[in-house]
Amino acid sequence: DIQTYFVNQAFEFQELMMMYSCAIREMRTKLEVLNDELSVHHQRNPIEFITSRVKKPLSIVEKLHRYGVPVSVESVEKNLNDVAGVRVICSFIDDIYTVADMLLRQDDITLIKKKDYIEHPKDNGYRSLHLIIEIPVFFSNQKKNMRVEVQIRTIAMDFWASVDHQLKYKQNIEDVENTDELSAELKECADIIAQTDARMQAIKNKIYPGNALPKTNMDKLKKL
Ligand code: 0O2
Repeated sequence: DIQTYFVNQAFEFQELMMMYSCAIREMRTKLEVLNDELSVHHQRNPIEFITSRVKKPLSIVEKLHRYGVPVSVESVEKNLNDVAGVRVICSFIDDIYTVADMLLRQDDITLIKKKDYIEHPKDNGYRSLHLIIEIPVFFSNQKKNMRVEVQIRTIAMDFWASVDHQLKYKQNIEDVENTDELSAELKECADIIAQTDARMQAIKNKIYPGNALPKTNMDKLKKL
């Protein structure tokens, strides 16, 4: 009957969300391990910070509607790639690709889809590297491959995206006057930010030419 169906669906949904949050923990650990190791070897943290979230039920239902697929627990797993989301904020553009390569070289990771919105920015100016990845998560009686969307971007790209997100979601931008002008202005900001990222990268290249390792403490010690 309907009550049993409701309780079963609610339980299955709760269980699936728990699995996505475990997948996020696994992915965060992988990224933290890489960052710790690189910081010991290169004495510099390529990752500034990591954020993560499990998509909210309302956003899940909205996206299922948008895709024109059934609204059910099975459909979430089958059709959505970004229920588990991890965002990695790097200092420089080359750090983004270093982190992505290191992650994708791990043999328990499967790349499902890659969208390079840095090489090919969206029309509105959005930039980020998106990786849809599958990782195994070990539960009490099963090993389950879980999908996680990893968005990797610079601090500057993140600044733009969060302002853009606030304008889009917190306010109904259609109600604001001169929407086209605002969009053009935002796009211009995105392009200026991209130029700044490129200049910061050029500065970094001068400090560490040929991606050379920064001087180690041993070198400094020898000079004492
Ligand atoms: P939220 O609130 O971040 O969860 P896919 O099924 O993955 O192929 P999708 O999800 O449309 O299709 O792919 P896309 O565009 O690669 O990734 C969508 C996510 O990227 C968004 O999630 C945002 O997090 C981010 N994103 C994409 N475009 C923009 C943009 O123009 N501005 C900003 N600020 N973020 C963007 P959600 O679900 O839309 O939102």
